Amino acid sequence: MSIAQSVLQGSVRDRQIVAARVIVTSPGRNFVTLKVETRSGVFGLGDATLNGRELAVAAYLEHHVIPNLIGRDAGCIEDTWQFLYRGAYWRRGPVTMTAIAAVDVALWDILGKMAGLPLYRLLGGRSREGVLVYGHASGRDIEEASAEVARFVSMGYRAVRAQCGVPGLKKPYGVTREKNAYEPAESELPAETLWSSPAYLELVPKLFDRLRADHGRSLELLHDVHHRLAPIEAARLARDLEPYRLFWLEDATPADNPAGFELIRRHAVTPLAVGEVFNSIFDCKGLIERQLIDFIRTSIVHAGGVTHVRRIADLAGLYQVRTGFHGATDLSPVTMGAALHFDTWVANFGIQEYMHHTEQTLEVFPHDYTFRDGRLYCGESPGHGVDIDEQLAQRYPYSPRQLPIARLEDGTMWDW
Ligand code: EZ4
Ligand code: CO
Repeated sequence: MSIAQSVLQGSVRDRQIVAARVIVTSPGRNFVTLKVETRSGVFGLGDATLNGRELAVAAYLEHHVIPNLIGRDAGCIEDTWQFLYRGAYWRRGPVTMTAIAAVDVALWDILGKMAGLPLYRLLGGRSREGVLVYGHASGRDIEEASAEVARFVSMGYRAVRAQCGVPGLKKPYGVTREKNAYEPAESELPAETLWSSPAYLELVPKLFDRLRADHGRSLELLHDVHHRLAPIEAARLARDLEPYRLFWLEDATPADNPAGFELIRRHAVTPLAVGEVFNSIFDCKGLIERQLIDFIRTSIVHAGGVTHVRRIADLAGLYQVRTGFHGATDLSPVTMGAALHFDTWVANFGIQEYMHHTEQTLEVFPHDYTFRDGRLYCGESPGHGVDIDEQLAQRYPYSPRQLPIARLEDGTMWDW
C-alpha cells in the first residue's frame, strides 16, 4: 500500500460513524437532537424537532435511520442523503424529511469540524456581513401591538412582524403576553381557538394603518395570516395592505393548491411568503416556477437539511425568489446556527425569522451566534457552532404538547 493510500484509508477510518443517539429534552419547550459520533471522536449535531410530533421523528431516527448510519463514512453527505431519501420507498413528508435533515446537518457539522472551517465557508463563503432578521411583536389590540413594535425598534430591529388580537376571537394566532417568546403548543391536547375571517379582514388593514402612522415608512413590517383565508379573501387583504408596503404577507392561504395564489397575484402587489410547513422541493416548485411567491420560508430542519434546502434556494434564485427561513422557537438553536451560516452564504438571501429562545433553552444549547443592530451574525467556530450540554439536557424531561386547532363560531373545523 502506498503512503497516499494508507493516509486516505486512515482518514476514512477516522470518519466512520460509530454511534448515533437521539436526545430529547424540554428546557422550556421540547427539542429533539441527533448526535452523530465518528471513530476519531469528532461529533456532529442535527436538530430533529417537529413541534407537537417530536417522538414520531425520534422513533423514525431510532428505528429506521440510525441502524443504517453505523459504519458509514460521515464525509459522504450527498450519498447518505440520497440513501435516506431515494433508498426509502416511502419518501417525503414532515417526519421523514425532519429525520433526514437531522442527519444531514450533523454530517455538515462533522465536515466543518474535521476541516476546521465554519459551515458558511464550506458552502462557498461569505456573501454578507450579517443576516437581517425580523422579530415578533403582538398585542391584544392595535394600541398594544404598536407599543410592542416600538419596543422591538428600540432593541435595534429593522424588521418586525406584527400580529394583533381580533375583537370577539379567543386565542388569536400570534398574540402572546410573554415578551419575545410566542409558543402556541401549550397543552397536552390541542387548545381550541375561534376564527372569523370577516372580523380579521376588517381589523388587519387598521393595524397596519396605525403602525405606519406611529413608526414611519422605512421600518420593514411583516404579517402572518397562518393559512386562514380563502384565495379571494387573501387577495382582498393583500390589496387592502398595499398602501402600507409590507415586506411580506405570509401564508395568506393554504398552499395545498398552489393555483390559489394566482388569484392573489391578479389583484395585489403585496409580496408573498410561503413554505414553513413545506418539506420538499416538490412542495415549492410550482409556486416558484410560476412566480406566485416572493420569499420561500422552508426551513433547514423540516426540509431535508442543508443539502436539500440548498437546491430549493438555487431553484428560487432562478426566479428572483429570496429566502426567508422559518425561525420560530420550535426550531432549536442547532437549526438557528445552521440557518445563519446558510443565510450568510446564500446569494438570494431575503430575511431570517428570529424569535428569542428562553434562557433555559440557550443554556442547554451553547452557541456562538450574536445579535447586533437588527442583524444576526454567525460565529467562526468550525461546523455550525452550536453544542448541547447533555447533562443539563437530562434535567428537562419530555413533556407532551400539541399545537392548537381552530374552529368557526358554529363549530366548523378550520385551518389553524
Ligand atoms: O406558528 O412554528 O411564522 N411563524 C409561524 C410559527 C408557527 C409555529 C408552529 O409550530 O407561523 O410561529
Ligand atoms: Co408562519
